[in-house]
Amino acid sequence: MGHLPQVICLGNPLLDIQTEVDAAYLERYSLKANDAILVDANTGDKRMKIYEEVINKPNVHFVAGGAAQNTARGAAYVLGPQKVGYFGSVGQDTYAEKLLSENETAGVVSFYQVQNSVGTGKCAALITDHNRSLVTDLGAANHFTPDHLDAHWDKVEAAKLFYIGGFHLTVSPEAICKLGKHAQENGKPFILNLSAPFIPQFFKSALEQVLPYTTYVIANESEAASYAESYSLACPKDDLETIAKHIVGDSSQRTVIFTHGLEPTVVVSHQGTKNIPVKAIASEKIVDTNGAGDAFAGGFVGGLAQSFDLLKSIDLGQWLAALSLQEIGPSFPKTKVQY
Ligand code: 26A
Repeated sequence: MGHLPQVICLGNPLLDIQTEVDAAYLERYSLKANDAILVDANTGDKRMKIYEEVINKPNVHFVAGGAAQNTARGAAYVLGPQKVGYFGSVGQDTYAEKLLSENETAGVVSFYQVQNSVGTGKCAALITDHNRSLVTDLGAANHFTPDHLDAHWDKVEAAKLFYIGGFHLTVSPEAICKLGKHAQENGKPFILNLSAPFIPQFFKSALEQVLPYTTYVIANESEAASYAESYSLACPKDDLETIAKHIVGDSSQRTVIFTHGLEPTVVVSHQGTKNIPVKAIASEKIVDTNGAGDAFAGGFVGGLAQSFDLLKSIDLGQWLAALSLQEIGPSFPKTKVQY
């Protein structure tokens, strides 16, 4: 079974519609400069207008997105073709075709569940300086069902590690738990990214269902702060070590990795805490920050899949994040750069 992927990722496939906006535009829709939110097409949310407005801008870019799908392409960038598989749900439209072809180009094997009456999800990526505000209409991604995993269980069994976008906690905690249970029973690494502050805040019980299966939890400082708030932790919201210890709990298997922009990455497990400096790139080399965290996760996962140790996997993550920061959106260089 040499050609089944080693890494399986699960998430929400989205097409990113990316453009630069000004602060007034963000304010008009009460958006923060750096955040990720959901809009609901069915409730007459006025923020649905953003998509039309962005599509009609002269400087718009259509790029493959979806946080875990970005990570899958990142892992494939370091592992090579056919080593990474991705599960998610799409519609039958040009957006899905674009995502499928981007995955193919990246070497990711797509195991899409296809909906015939809902369009592929989209994310307006609104850039101001080095910030990105992500406004998502999940569309078909919201209709992923666990039975799609059953239909591809041979891939699940063949995989040696799993990566889950925390964003998927809003869609199918059941599907995540299904993979988690398999990973746990077979001693395979199970990696969860918290993805956005609203996940620990509003999807706490789904998160609690999934956390027991995790062997690695990846998050950034704002997701850590939101977690601390959600659990009413007494520590300051930027005390990343204490927050990470809470997530590790009494597990001897779990490692928590908090990225913190240019500040050192904080790594906590029952073995202790490490602070790992990042290799900053010059500010003027940054094109945009959309997908940088996903790229970090992609390098990290790609490292683990090659049996690199923890620190080397984190280093690979930081290296890949630096490459993605220099591309438009959650993308990687067209020509392969060697680590
Ligand atoms: C459920 N939500 C809100 C989302 C997302 C999402 N991916 C999955 N689910 N909201 C934004 N993204 C993706 O995050 C990437 C940057 O980290 C965007 O598509 C973007 O590519």
